[in-house]
Amino acid sequence: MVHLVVSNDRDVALQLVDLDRYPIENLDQGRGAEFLAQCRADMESQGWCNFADFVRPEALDALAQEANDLLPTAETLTIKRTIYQGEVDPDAPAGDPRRQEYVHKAVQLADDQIPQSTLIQQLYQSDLLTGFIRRVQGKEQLYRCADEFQALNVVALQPGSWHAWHYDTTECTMTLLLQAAEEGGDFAFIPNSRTDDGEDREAVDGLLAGDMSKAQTFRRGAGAFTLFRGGYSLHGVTQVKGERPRITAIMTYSEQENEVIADDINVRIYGKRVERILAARKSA
Ligand SMILES: O=C(O)CCC(=O)C(=O)O
Ligand SMILES: [Fe+2]
Repeated sequence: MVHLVVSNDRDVALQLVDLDRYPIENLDQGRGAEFLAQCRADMESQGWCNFADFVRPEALDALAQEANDLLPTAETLTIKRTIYQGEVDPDAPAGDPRRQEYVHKAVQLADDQIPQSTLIQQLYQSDLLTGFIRRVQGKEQLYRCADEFQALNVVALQPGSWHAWHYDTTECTMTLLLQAAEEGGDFAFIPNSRTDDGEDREAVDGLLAGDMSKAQTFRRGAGAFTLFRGGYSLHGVTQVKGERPRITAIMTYSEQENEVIADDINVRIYGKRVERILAARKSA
């Protein structure tokens, strides 16, 4: 059992993040300002940032242990959706991705299943961390997603599983890899494959047909913290191989305060458990 005691007196990010390497505590001066400028430049030029070993080794051990302890309480979800997350649209033109449903299986903890006392919730709820992410993206405002199910998730892909290609329902996503697959389980994405004006259908259709040449992928060990525009970049995870599951924490953000996700999308992702919660609330 790994124990890591964090104090309530200081922002949890200060206690978990490797501040020597990632000086997020002061982004206005010196090393921190240089680091931020580099992140902004990376975001601008490539549409993503990846921070290897973002949390200190003992923090990573504790976070991974905590996730492994909680996951037996999670459900195995069979997630069926189009890449845009909605239902299949039979009226869409032939060859349109709206006509195609993709399926994957994941053992997944929704936000309401991750206690407030956990290190991962405390890290997600760190104002320092949210501020850092906001500034890397150059936003005036950025809030943690207020959706009771989607805000923070822990997703385990068992050996044999993958994460089907999709766009997220929120613009920006951060993922913290808590436990890497022995083999496979690569995060792959097409940075900014769609904009508010349209979509790079050639690249998207290529990836959906199994052509990875326009997709980016990079080596990520446990502890890697990756920022990408998940709502605008088609992405997924390749099949996990080996013995152990690949476990990620997914942190979502929004420029709107109190953003929640439509009930039908949450039911599509989280299935019967959430359907029951929502139905009970309506009949109450
Ligand atoms: O596990 C990952 O690296 C990505 C997961 C993902 O895309 C999601 O949960 O929306
Ligand atoms: Fe995603």
